[in-house]
Amino acid sequence: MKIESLHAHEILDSRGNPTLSVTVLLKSGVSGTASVPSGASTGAHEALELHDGDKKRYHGLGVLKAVANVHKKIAPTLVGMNVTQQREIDATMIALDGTQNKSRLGANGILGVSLACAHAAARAKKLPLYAYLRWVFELHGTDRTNKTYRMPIATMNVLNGGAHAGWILDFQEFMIVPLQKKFRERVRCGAEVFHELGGLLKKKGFSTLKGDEGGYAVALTTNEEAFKLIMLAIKAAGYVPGKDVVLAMDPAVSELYNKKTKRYELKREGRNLTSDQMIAMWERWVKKYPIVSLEDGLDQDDWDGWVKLTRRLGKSITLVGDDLFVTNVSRLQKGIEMKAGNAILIKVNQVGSLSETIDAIMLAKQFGYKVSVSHRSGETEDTTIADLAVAVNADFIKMGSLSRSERLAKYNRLLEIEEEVS
Ligand code: 2PG
Ligand code: MG
Repeated sequence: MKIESLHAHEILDSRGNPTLSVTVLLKSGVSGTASVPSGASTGAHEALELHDGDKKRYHGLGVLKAVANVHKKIAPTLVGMNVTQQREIDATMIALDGTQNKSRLGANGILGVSLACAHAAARAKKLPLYAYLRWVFELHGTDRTNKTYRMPIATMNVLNGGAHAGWILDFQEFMIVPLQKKFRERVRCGAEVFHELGGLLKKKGFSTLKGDEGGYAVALTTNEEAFKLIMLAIKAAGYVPGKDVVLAMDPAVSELYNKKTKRYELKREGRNLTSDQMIAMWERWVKKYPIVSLEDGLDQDDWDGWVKLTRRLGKSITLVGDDLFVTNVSRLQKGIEMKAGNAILIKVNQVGSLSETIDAIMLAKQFGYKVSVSHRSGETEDTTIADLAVAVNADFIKMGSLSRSERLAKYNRLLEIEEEVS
């Protein structure tokens, strides 16, 4: 189980930007590899993704410094450690970095090592990763729901806007949420609705080009039109909206918020809204469409707005904090105390280690907050989040649309896991 060596190297993510792949080799010859995702609508309070800043390489986005940190700084401290001591491994890297946001060594390098250690250990123990994670973090019995495995509900981003689609729409993600019993039935329903939507867009003369998360990127005149079209597609595919398929959205409005004017700028619609007006708009949408989940409906630092929003809609729908909580226990603790939101989005690279990710999930569960495990808009073929979601019995998982291999890799991994656990 002893760590023999670490190897990191620069690879490209789904947007063609550099990120890291890390391999941990054990003395026994067993190894584990993981790669690191990267966001576009990044929260201001996320851990730091270290880029080289050398404009001559990849427009400054190279990760050779993070790679060197893995080899020269992290490896010497971890070699010889028992790879199943995941918490000690993460704590060692956090102490070595010594900053709040992992800005010295880079959260990308630290996370790559953290994830690769889990993969190597799972292999060495001959366990699937989800089972290993449950064992190593002692999740059995910490929560009654963790005694068996439960497949997460996928929220599928079929229409892309915002930073993921050249600002063709103000809002970032319009998602369908199939509710069939089996995960594989939900995937089938999602894919059928997705293709139906493509056909409908074509018929209406719209483009069917896709955005960063594999959903259609369509120049509609209003944001709301997206849900109108999705409702039509659900029906045309033979499903009943509100029963077989419900809706979710991530408008990611931290991206639209102007701190100076305190207005949310909906440029596509030519409207600037206050926090109260945004809340009123969400209430209207929730009445009109079968929306069950709203992520980042207000800015990442608009705590008072979040409290109001939660008072108004928290009983009827899931209010997910992404940029608000950034997978960070102190921000989540603040949210719990203030009663802001009722769910947390979990992104491993927002916090930068597996142990801290598990801590955020367990804190959320302890206080009845729902958990949605999420990909990033910049992804790789890595499927760790699929196993993570099953390990912790996450309520939801967000992996983008039913197209693009870096998204489907996660869906496909879950299809495999469902066969194993049922
Ligand atoms: C989000 C994510 C993933 P990004 O806002 O939830 O869908 O986007 O990775 O660009 O932050
Ligand atoms: Mg988000």
